[in-house]
Amino acid sequence: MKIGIVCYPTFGGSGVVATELGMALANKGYEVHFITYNLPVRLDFISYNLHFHEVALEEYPLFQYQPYELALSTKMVEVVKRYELEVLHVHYAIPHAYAAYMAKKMLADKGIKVKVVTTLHGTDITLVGSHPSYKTAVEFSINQSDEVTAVSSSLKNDTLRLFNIQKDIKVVYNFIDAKKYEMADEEECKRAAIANPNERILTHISNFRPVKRVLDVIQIFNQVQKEVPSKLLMVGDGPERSKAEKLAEDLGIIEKVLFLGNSNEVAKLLCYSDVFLLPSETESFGLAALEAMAANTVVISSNTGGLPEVNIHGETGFLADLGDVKSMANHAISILKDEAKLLEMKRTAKEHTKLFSLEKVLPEYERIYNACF
Ligand code: GMT
Repeated sequence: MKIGIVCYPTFGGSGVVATELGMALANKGYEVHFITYNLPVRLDFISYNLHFHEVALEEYPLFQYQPYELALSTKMVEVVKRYELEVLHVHYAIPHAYAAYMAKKMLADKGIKVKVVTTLHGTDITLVGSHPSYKTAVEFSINQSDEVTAVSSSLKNDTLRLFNIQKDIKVVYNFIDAKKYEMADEEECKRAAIANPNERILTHISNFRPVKRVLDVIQIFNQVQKEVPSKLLMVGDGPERSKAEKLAEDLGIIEKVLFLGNSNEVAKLLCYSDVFLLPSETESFGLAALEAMAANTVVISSNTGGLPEVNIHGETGFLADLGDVKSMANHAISILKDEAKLLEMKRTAKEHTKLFSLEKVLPEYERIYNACF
């Protein structure tokens, strides 16, 4: 089968899932074509059956906003025609599902058929998609897709609550390729460069948008470091970064907090982490938490959205109410002080990720592609 994958090529979870899926499909023999405005950050090989097509935007002074959907749907038409693609799998509804609908219509006009699979990822529904500026177009393009998937039951329920959806939404969980989280030896996992042997390591990875509540991360760590010698790694970048740096400075803990910026080698940072903090306001799934668990890390998160489907309270980590910094800090302190419990919970967290393995999820997407015909 020949499949086009459309996604955001950035560090966000939807782009990561789309890229890992495309690479896995190509490894299995499918012909895969990425159609995006940049090379996806996690794309680590291109081969005879894995191609990248850049959506180029023509700048014109008349436009205050460049019409990306037009360029994207035009590129989709071109690639479907030239490579005879059978399926366009679009990740993140805005504007990809809408552009795919337009491409499908333009192709039908020329007697060419293509199926559209839309995967909903979270903020395309909960934060942005349901905004009155976009809602009508998002609802329409979801209903026009041949198959629709959501990355958690929570996101499926949110979609049905916020939109009038006539399509069946199938839940296909996000996944990880476990091999990428196996650290061969200490040489690869450079813990000593980050912390002293007596210190615990806490990590947060995100796009530092307000929804991630990075200031809560700093507040939680501030409580923890008073009780347990520790360091905090802040991985990623975004609008709240400078506020988080300022808060760490004001609290007098900046030398214990390392702001590392964006990284596409998260496995090498997670391999020495003890606790992963994700106190998000909402999270359809929390791919970063799953990646942390795959790297033997205990997750302490809020109990919002799809997080309870990924992080099991008292087993793989702990859940607390949104904004309950005190509970999250107390959970972190108690687990970090108890070596035996910490090791057991790390093991359980890793074991739990088998439910979200590439081997389990890939056939689910294959069934969905086949169901289109
Ligand atoms: O977390 C973000 O803001 C980025 C966003 C994205 O689309 O890249 O993440 C969403 O999709 C991820 C992959 O499915 C999920 O793991 C994240 O939970 C989800 N983010 C939110 O719902 C806030």
